[in-house]
Amino acid sequence: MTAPAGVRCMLLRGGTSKGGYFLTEDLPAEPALRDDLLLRIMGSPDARQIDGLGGAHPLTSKVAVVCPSPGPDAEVDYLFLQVGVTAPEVSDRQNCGNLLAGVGPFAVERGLVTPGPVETSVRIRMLNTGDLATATFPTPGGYVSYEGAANISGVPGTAAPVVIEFPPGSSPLLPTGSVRDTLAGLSVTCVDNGMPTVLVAAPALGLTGYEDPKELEANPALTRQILELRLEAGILMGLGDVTGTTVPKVSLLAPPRHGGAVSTRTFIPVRCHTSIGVLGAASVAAGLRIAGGVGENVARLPAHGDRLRIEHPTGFLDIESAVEQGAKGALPGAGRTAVVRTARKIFDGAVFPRPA
Ligand code: NQM
Repeated sequence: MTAPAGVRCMLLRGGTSKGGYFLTEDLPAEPALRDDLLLRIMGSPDARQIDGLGGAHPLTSKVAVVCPSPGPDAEVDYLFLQVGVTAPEVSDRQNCGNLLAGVGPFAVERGLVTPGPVETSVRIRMLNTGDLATATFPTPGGYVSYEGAANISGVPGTAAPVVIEFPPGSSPLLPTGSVRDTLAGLSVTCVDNGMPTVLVAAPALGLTGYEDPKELEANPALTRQILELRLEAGILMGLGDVTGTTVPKVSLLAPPRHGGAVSTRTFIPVRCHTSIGVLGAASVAAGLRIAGGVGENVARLPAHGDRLRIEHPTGFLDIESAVEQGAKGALPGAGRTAVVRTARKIFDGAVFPRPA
């Protein structure tokens, strides 16, 4: 009898998420075989993911698959996979800007990118959307350093900063072609600045927008309304039937309470995010700058500059986001987006999947 084979894997926290990072070559090439293996590695489907790496929440049931990029625009390609917790599903229909924070360090650790003596910038093609990002992080002496002074809300302590820059993406910022739509009886603004997101003012749903995520998740009428809203939004945003998928996200907006630009509660798509996704925040930030959008009378935008603070259940996320207003009569488009995250290597080794 031979010992069961393990699969090479690194577990990293990326921003406010956590996931398994794999080289493409370490997983089956056939998507169905790959997804079956990932479900067994993460311990899905099971609400506790007790028999695998997953942490029993969508934010800790994630996978990054990384390989050298064949094109000239990037050093590495990154495919994000959301692994269902209770459903036996693996989806590539959304991107993840939090796991993105670990991709550069992982690429250096696996020898895909030669580190600089002080810091390293890695250009990453995000295969889920085709968009690009550049991540810059410290590599003193040619080794990834995870220690540093950067603190992000939702993560205890401090760590080395990973600065992520996004050029404007390939999707239209306003995928429905309007600054406002009425969907499921609600006035909304549908935005895609890297993550399809539906913005709605919390009072339109009879909420303050400051509720605890657990309280929101325990409200079945709200869950039904959000599901209905995202189904209608999916069609109008050109995403087709989004039943059973994780996009679009729905973000409830309320006036800021702690000096930021806006307060948010974001559904991903049914569970309420304990903070906010990076690209979700990029979409909210750009959406707030759209004249006539639902954020206009809710947000308090800073008088100058691209940086704004998005409040969320466990603190805030600062993000730089520009919107190009375009010619008269034309819809606005996305400009540059930038954000600071942190990442940390938790283990590196072989993971042993549950038997098939
Ligand atoms: O929006 C959760 C997260 C995310 C996605 C989600 C993300 C992003 O916080 O860029 O990072 O929206 O499902 O990891």
